[in-house]
Amino acid sequence: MVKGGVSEEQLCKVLYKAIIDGDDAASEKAALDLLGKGYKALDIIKSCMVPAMKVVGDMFARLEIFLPEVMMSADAFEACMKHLGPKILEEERREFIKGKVVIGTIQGDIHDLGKNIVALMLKANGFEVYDLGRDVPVDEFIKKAREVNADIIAVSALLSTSLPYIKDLVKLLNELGLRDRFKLMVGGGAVTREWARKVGVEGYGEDAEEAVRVALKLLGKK
Ligand code: B12
Repeated sequence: MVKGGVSEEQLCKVLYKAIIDGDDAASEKAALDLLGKGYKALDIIKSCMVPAMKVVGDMFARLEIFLPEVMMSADAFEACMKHLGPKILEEERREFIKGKVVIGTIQGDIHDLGKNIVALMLKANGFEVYDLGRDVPVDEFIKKAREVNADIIAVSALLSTSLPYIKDLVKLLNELGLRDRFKLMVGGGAVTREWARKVGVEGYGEDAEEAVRVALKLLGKK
């Protein structure tokens, strides 16, 4: 408990609730207050914000809320990331470049909050990151990876309907004779470790921290 003020735990609950409620201003304030109390940016995201988005997703699945409400929560999440993103880069900063990663959300899928955090964490850990954004066609990943001579192609997928495009990516890399040139890594709610292995993708990360560990491991294997 912080003397004379609100505890970190209470503030985390305030942030959690504000994200579920889609309240930008309250979310931003709580995130800033937590930063002010010395909480690490990544811990704020992991402990207070990601669990809130999980609840939002569950409510959406149960039809208790609809798309506009999910969008408001996503906006509140992003409002916090404006402050937390630069902090992650400061807090986790490792200066030397370990490798190049081309990252994006797969074709048909516009979810990017998680992909953005993964990109930030990779950057913070010394990777050179080329972020192609969201709804990225398979051939764009390959084009960019060739252009920058990437080590890893990292793909985010939250929509099951877009999973066939990841299979297409593996297939196209094989057809072009490039499968050994780039390591592949996937993550996001639509994919699992088992699915990745089954379709011939060597890297899977459950969250942004695992993404960094896996990227380092993949680099070691190059
Ligand atoms: C926010 C959200 C939205 C927002 C997205 C805003 C944005 N800018 O991203 C909006 C409102 C736009 C949206 C739209 C839709 N959504 Co939506 N959405 C969500 C929600 C609630 C949260 C996702 C999120 O941002 N979580 C927080 C982030 C930080 O976590 P994360 O993405 O999981 O990322 C972490 C890890 O997965 C991992 N990771 C992520 N990417 C990568 C990549 C790599 C390489 C690695 C290693 C790791 C990794 O690390 C991240 C950080 O720790 C989820 C529910 C859920 N449980 O996921 C539904 C959800 C993903 N949406 C869903 C659906 C159905 C839709 C719509 C089709 C709804 C509609 N009828 O229109 C549209 C899709 C539009 C499209 N073409 O993409 C479904 C998907 C079901 C499925 N399996 O296919 C979900 C699961 C909701 C549900 N329970 O039904 N959505």
